[in-house]
Amino acid sequence: MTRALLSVSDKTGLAAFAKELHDMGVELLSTGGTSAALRDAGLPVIDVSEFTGAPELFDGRLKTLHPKVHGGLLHRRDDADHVAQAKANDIPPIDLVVVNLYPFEETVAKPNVTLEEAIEKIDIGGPSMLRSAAKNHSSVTVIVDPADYPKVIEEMKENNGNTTKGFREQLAVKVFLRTSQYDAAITNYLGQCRTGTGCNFTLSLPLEQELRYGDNPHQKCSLYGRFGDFFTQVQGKELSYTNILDIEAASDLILDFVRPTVAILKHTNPCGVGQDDESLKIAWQKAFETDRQAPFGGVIVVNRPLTLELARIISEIFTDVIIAPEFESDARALLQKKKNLRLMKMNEAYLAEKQSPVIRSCPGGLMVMDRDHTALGLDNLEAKVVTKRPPTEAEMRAMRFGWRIVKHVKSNAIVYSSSDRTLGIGAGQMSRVDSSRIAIWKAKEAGLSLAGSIVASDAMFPFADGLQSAIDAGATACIQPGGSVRDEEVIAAADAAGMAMIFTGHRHFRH
Ligand code: 93A
Repeated sequence: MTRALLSVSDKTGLAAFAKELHDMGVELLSTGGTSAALRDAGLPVIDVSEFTGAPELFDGRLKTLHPKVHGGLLHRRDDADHVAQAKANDIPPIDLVVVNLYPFEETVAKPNVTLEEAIEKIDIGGPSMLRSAAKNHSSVTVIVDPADYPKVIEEMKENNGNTTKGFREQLAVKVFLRTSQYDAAITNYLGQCRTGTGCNFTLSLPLEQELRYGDNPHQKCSLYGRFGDFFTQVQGKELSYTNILDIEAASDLILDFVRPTVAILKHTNPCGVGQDDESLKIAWQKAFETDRQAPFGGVIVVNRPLTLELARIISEIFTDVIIAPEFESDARALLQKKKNLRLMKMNEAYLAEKQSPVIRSCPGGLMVMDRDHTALGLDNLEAKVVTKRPPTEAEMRAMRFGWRIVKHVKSNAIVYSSSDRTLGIGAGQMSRVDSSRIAIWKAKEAGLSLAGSIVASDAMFPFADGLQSAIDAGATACIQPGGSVRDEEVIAAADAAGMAMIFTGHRHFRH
């Protein structure tokens, strides 16, 4: 290593590091402020302007953007042609670049920063040198983080004044990460804060479409990514934010079922789910009978091509979105008359997409979580019975069905069901016993009996009261994760009522 170029805004650790380089015989090139700092530390420095023969211009906007700098960084050392061209043009190699950027992020974080101040802090020469050096990392060492100074010195001492290729590669990756973050900060500031366009954070996803609006008409909302690969809008009004949330919730629910199934959802919660092997119409009836009121303006999802017969019934109630793997042509022709009704075709590709992570915003950033894509704990149920009485065959089937549904209900979630239809659903309450009571009340409203039903709970019953309300309502079997400190009390309540209960060992919270 013969020559280093140092140009840093953050001068932490600079002098000590440069001294080590100097002691190892490395020539130091540097820009204005950095040169001054090095000279103050008593180190010999060559100014880049002297090296290039071009003065720093335009208040420092032009310091290092010169062929002699970038040529010194970019030419291939093992390419005779490159080396000859470098010589012919008086471009000596630069082997090490030490750059950290104008503090753009810190500047725009200050209150009352002006646009002019922010723009002056957009570094051009720094990222350019970083990228040139990182591109040519097979020969050039590049440091963007002062925390790496000691590592580089150590590496050089261990390698006879040089660095190894693997080490340079790691540093280069760090550079591209840093420059992409830097660009994202600029995009965010100029986009969101200044012009009100773009999103709060830069995603490496293309803008797909502007949505009708967000939660409310006064909230602008844009869709990014590849939603269109997974769902094709066949007809209807422009999609809104809540439509997309509902489409996701509905589709994820239906994909947990293999038999012909119809589900009706509202605000991402199922209002009813029904199954029938013979007829989608009957499956629909079972779903609809759970709750005849809530589906108004809701979302309907089916896992078979939508038939004319079902389309006829659905078209009698006001529905916002229908999702199906296919729409039979006569069903489409009928539904076309409902101009606003959105028909969404779920493409097969969504089966794979269902595995992708869930991303949620949080103050200052976002959270990326594994998707809860399979109903867990349904294997070997016979071994998971915790009560004296084992479930009957019919109860087993009903519990498998209910467990798959409760997973898609917002916590705290309680579902009463038989083996092919929901009977009462309690969603999103702050206490589990309230969710149970609501589900019971809903069943009553719908004129459905819970005698002989099963109850599914997305998480453990912390007290016996929630289970007792289910027993009192007529449920004869219960499927829940278990795991409460009061499990014994809960099991005793079940045993006292002759109820059969299964602990799946897995919970399915949904927040
Ligand atoms: O305005 S710049 O984008 N133009 C340049 O040519 C240039 N070269 C280096 N800013 C430039 N730099 C940046 O100057 C470096 O990234 C570093 O942050 C800063 C160091 O300047 P000084 O040595 O004058 O303190």
